[in-house]
Amino acid sequence: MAVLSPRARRLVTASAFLPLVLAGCSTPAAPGRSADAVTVGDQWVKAADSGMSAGFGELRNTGAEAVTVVAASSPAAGRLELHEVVPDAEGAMIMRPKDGGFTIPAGGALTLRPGGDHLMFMELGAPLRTGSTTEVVLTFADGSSTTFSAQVRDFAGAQEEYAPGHGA
Ligand SMILES: [Cu+2]
Repeated sequence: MAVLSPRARRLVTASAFLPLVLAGCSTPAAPGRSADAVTVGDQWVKAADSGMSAGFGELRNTGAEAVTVVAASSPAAGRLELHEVVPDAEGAMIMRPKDGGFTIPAGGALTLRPGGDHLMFMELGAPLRTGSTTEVVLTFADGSSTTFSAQVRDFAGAQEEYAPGHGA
């Protein structure tokens, strides 16, 4: 057959690209890829004596692909969770772990703020004193991570009730 139908030509083209796609999938992601694309600004943590607190800031994605924060940690807290704030069945605002983590669109930003998505500090090992700083590590879906330091500030809000167990 000298002339391929348009459909056959598309199939030939698709199979010609297939090996490249497979090679791309089997190559490990470059280390630090998501972490290199993300910048953190205006970061702060609410002062607290014990128990729980929350961290906020703006996560900006300078890359061409969406990135997702899947975990976080801090030496100040036994556990750090990625929380969202949503209305419960009665309309009261509650916070809970966010399914799938924090996704930051390509070229976009995600603002962590009181009453919205935030980093939940749990099991504080020591009081978070106003004016001090604490380190936070964000881990991305590709395994890369970024560390930033956040100032501790007085803040009276962010008192949403915690509804644990969501998404478990
Ligand atoms: Cu929370």
